[in-house]
Amino acid sequence: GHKSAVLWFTGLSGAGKSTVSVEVEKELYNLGVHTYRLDGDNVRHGLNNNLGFSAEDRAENIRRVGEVAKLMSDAGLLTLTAFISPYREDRDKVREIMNEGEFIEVFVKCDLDVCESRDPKGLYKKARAGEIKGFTGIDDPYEEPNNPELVIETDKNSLEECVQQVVKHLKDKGYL
Ligand code: GGZ
Repeated sequence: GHKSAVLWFTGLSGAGKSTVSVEVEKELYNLGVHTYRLDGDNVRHGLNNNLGFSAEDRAENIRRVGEVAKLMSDAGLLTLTAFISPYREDRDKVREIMNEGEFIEVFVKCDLDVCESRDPKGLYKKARAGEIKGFTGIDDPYEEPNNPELVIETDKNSLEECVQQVVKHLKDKGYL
């Protein structure tokens, strides 16, 4: 068995939150761990389809994701979330509703330059051109975590290394 918990990935658009969380989930599946992954694709199009990217809407997005992640964790799943979650206060509020040791904040660290050069959806280009306003890292803030449980650096280490760092953390801390 495993300890249920929430692996909360936070970082810039293009930092690799979704990519890393997908690969971590595959590893966990192979270890027989029951998981669920929440990200913009399955949450912002449904539960949170009334929310945009103002500070208020991001706060509400993160609040709801936190509550859903908590329910899933209560149900015994190891839950992975991949949201920019740019505000420290919003992330800390999620931490506060969780049980001790239930919230694992993973800072997916990556230089803005690198995120911008990856630009998988061309959104940075649009933000630079002023076609998207309030884009995180360009004209909207990203507040780095002060005390994350784990930092992975996707601009310095390979995807596989980053994934293994997360899995190792879970093993070392007794979640697996
Ligand atoms: C940041 C935006 C924005 C703005 C649309 N700022 O690379 P993506 O496309 O797939 O990831 C980004 C995603 C961010 O949604 P989150 O729910 O993770 O954000 S938050 O935690 O702040 O609520 C990006 C796209 O949505 N996107 N407009 N203005 N990212």
